[in-house]
Amino acid sequence: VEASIPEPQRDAWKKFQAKPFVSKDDFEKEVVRHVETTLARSMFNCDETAAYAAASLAFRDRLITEWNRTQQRQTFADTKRVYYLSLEFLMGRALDNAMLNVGLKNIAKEGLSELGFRIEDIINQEHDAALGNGGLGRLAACFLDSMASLNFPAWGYGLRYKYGIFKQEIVDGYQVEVPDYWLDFNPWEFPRHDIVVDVQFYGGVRKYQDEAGKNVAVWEGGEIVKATAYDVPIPGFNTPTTNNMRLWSSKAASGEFDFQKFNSGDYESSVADQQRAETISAVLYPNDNLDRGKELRLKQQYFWVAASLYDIVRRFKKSKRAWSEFPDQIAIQLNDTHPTLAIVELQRILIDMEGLDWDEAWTIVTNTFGYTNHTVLPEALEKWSVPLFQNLLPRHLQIIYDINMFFLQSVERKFPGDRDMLGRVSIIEESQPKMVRMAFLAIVGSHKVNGVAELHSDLIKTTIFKDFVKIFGPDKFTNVTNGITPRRWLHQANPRLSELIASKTGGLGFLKDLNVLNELEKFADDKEFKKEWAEIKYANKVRLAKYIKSTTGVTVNPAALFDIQVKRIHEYKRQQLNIFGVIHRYLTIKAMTPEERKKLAPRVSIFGGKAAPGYWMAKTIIHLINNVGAVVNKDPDVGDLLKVIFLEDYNVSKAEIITPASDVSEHISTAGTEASGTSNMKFVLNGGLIIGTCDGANIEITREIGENNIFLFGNLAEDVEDLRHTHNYGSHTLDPDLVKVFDLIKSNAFGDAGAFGALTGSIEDHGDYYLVSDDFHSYIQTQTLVDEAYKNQEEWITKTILSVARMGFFSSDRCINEYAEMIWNVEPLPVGKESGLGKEE
Ligand code: GPK
Repeated sequence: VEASIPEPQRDAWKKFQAKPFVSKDDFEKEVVRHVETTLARSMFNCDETAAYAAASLAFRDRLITEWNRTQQRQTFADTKRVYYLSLEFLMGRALDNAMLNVGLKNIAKEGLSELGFRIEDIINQEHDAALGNGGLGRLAACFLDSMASLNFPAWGYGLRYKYGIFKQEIVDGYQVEVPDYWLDFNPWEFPRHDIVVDVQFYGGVRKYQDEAGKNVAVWEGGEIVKATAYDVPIPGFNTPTTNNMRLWSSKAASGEFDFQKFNSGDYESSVADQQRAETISAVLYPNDNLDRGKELRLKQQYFWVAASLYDIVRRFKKSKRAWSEFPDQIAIQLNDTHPTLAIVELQRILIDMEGLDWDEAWTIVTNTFGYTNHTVLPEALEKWSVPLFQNLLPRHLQIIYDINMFFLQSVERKFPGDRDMLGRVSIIEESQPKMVRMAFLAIVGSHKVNGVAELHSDLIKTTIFKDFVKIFGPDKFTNVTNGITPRRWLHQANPRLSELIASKTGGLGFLKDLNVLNELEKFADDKEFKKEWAEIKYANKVRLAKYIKSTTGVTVNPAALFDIQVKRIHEYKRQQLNIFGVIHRYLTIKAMTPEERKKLAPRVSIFGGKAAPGYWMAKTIIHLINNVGAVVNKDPDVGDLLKVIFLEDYNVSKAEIITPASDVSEHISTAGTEASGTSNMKFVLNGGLIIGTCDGANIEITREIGENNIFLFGNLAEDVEDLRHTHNYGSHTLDPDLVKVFDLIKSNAFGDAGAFGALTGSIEDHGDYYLVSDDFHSYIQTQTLVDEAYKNQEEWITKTILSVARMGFFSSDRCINEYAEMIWNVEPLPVGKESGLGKEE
């Protein structure tokens, strides 16, 4: 059906087309209109929730107007598009970001104030969009911001979970999970009830030869689930480009099948079918760096991949181009192995549905996909059992076997007789049951594979993917060091610092070209500047101190050194090393004379982060931190010298308060385990120093900011394997200071020591896999250096200014430009003068 307005009527249309507001009065008019009509309230019945809703709807209308124009522009230009497939998008709040990106926050602030509201209170009404676990999901969100800000024609594709990552409550020191139902009121999504895709599961495959003698495979039977699209506008910063994030929601196919059941009186089971289908997009799996191999998770993956590919292919087919041009028009990036089925699905569409030859199809597939690896941890590498696959996706399993066969044949030709090699690289692991190795499939089906920091990209080439480098050559493997968006992580989270930087560098240009920060170097010794700089840090610490007081009841001194570790709780990230260090500090303070105590820099140790619900050791670490806090915080010998805080329910909006308030933050993973880390970048960009191991992006941060401006400690990645070997087969004596810490824990100083037996035991008796004891001395020493350095505030401030000045490299804009050039081969679509943007700086 032709849906466009006929040519002669288009003038009338254009005359009445929505025009985005630019003035305060127009904004207020929109807010009042939405309160009175959309929300059916009045000025006598308008609380902060209603004001939030109305302000968001006003901005949403504005975004959707630009969204429409952007989509039209991109369709007409018909240039290559990027599709970023990610099972997680950890977006956080949208209103503040929208106001800042379109440059109308000041107008909104004044407008809301005239209507009787404080903008901060309104912003705080919003529920985080928390469709992700941690770094991987937040990276995807930063990428969307950068792709829009750089005017790339790019879409994100994900799942519209009804429940995002759980909310964490701390009850008696333990983590308790509470469901995060976030869709009560979400003005940022547009349901597209007209965009619905059928997704098939189960059934069987019928094979036959057609009249021309061609082998045909038909996947038939099974069940159909419907995928409905929900679109979320992604505004670029200071550009009209507004891209799309499309999230899929599952629903039962209410076709004849249901009707039959219904009519035959089987009402209950037809409702049950509905519920079962809706389960697919119901909940985000709460594991970070861990694969559990659950059937529902595989269902989620295929559901999302099938709907997204159908959508992408449908859009391509409208252009009437030859299939061979597919990779010239489309780049698909796989965010980890979660969307790897897309490779198989595209091959299936091309050979089974579109009738292409295998080879022709496979060339298209491999030229289309790129794969990003985010971890080397063995427990995080996805594997699916063959029987499970066979049942759920029988045709896909056949195609995987064929991909594997052709791949192994090519390996055999290159390395004749090397049977070990064939076993090692096979996509099918010959275990009981057999398993599909998703990372290997992703490598074979992509034209580029990248790691997320230099060390990590080197490690994947020399360890887990070593054989594949031999097979495909080194050029297939590359590095794109992660980045973060300076819009959210500087401008939005730290408005005063952003303003100060703008005042010294000629406006907000640095937010689009972060290397402009370099100009700050000349102020590193400027007295006036340093004073303002320090005042801003102090104000951010006061803000966090108030937050700590209101949420935990503990009073902390904003003049103390704020030492922060916020991230998912994981043994490899070593929050246990941090808390053992805190206990060591406690012992040291207790043993000091009052005179000695006076010389010590007061410190606040702040922790935050969620443990996966089934990860006992991580939950034990949270418990220990809370119990240590309960003892230390009320010990009169200690007073202000040490406070230990665990912040409940760490998430993106809380990170925006926490990140600007650090003096030091901790990034202390066992060397070689943290692929990149991204909060390390956020903290340094906000004028905090870091204490870290030689791991992930810490290494490149050091290279950029200079080794005098970072506190590095601990063993190197290259030595980890030998150390582990010694623990297991040699003599393993613990660090004597760590032994004292363990003795204190065992004396029940922090509650029943039985609760922490598994934690201390993993280090004492079970090989200390994460090298806590090996790194303990170096860690404690380095913390002493931090204490000393902090006493010299003049030098400290200079270090932080120099560091910020040198952080330009870590913008996700740099990162996206590298993907675009090295992997996607796409170019931005420049925007003309049709912008209706606000002109705020
Ligand atoms: C990596 F494998 C995974 C995962 O399941 N979840 C996740 O958040 C992280 N990651 C890495 O742990 C970080 O080092 C990295 O910075 C981040 O992905 C983004 O690349």
